[in-house]
Amino acid sequence: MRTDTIAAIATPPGEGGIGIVRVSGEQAFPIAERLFRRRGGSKPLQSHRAYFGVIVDPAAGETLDRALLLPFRAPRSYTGEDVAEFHCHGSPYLLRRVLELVWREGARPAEPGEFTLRAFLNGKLDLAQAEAVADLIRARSEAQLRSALALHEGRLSQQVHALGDELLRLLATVEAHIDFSEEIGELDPHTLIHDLQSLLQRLDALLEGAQAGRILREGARVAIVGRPNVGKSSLLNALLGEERAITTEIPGTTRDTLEESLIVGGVPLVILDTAGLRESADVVEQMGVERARRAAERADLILLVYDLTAPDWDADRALLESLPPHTPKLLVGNKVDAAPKRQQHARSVFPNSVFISALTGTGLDALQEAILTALEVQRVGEETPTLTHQRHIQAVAEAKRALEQTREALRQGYPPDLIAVDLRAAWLALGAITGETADETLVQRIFRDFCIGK
Ligand SMILES: Nc1nc2c(ncn2[C@@H]2O[C@H](COP(=O)(O)OP(=O)(O)O)[C@@H](O)[C@H]2O)c(=O)[nH]1
Ligand SMILES: [Mg+2]
Repeated sequence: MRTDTIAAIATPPGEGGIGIVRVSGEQAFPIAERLFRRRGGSKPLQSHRAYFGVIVDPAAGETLDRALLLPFRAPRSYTGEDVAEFHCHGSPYLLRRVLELVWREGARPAEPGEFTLRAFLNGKLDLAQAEAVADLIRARSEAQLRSALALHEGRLSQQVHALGDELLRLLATVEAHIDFSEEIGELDPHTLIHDLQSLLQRLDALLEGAQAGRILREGARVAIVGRPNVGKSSLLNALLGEERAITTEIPGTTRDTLEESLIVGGVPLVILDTAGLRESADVVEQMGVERARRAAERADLILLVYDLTAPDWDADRALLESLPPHTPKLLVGNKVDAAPKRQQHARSVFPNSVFISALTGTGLDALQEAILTALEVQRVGEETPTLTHQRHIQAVAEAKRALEQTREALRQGYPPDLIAVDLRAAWLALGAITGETADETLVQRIFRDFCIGK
């Protein structure tokens, strides 16, 4: 366990009403005593109080700022160590000066996420809750905020703990049969299989909302594809409510994939406008087409746009068939303003079409609704899914695989030591979520994504 003292500016760069320098570690209080002059300064600092005073450079005898000092005594602090927070005026220059003073007095620069890492190492929060801290900071929508809070409050962790306890109980039973099979008789596979079934059901219930959960957190990637000139770029602009992509009547204008974020019904979307999909002799356009295909492959949802004023049903059908088969798709008949009568025929070719005009805005609300439905996130308001991180989803899926293997091994009548191996694998997989069974590399990778000062 590291006990050196770390310090960083905890507020974002730039001018602000206040700026905070955070110090954590054994030297936090002594450093604060040396740098902060307050009334009644001969009495020791009390935890969880706000002191008003001045920050001074003791070497130069110079006053830097009138500020607040908030001391938090271990273990009742964010990191679980002694923490001192200097709440200064929000000048980047001033904060830098204060930070350098703190360093000079014996702290060292904190690494990204190091305050939260220490909180994790001191048992103030588990790994999933630490990840939720980063989610909270990055939340840009109601749904993201709500799922980050639920994760931070430990909703997933509690379920993982309950499942882990149950797994350990089963493991103990199985292991008893390895060591004392003579005393306690043969392992009864039926009870064990029964217990496994109920565990598997609980894992399935978690996985059910996982896709929607991941999309809520990361944002859904929605690729707009279609032949040239059908109005893909116009649709992007219409969804954004501004001119972001260049639109022209000349086919092949969009040659690269354009990415724009927006929030629809509380759900963050990343919309990708792509080059028109067609055979082209132009090398640059060919590259654009290639990128469009790749964008479609990585998308959570594909909007296939076709042109009601200039239909080419065979080409559009062929295009539809060339798209990744397992990705959900929406068929969008555009330019309904210029060819309203074609809707009927279009419906006979592509029955589930949404008809819009990217020019006038007709049908855009219905399209947004259809997008949320296709992504299966339309019920965001009611309940937030528990699994929102790809890492957690993978861990649960891995635990599920291991339990299915355990069940199979039991059915085959394998000996208890082999059963125990599979059960243990499931427990290890689940424990990585909360960090109980996470190795150092994983922990490091997670905290590397944090910002400095958090
Ligand atoms: N009448 C009409 N014209 C449209 C509509 N959407 C796009 N256009 C026109 O169709 C042409 C091609 O649009 P663009 O967005 O560049 O198509 P892209 O090649 O698929 O990106 C432009 O001249 C647009 O003004 C629409 O809803 N109605
Ligand atoms: Mg375009």
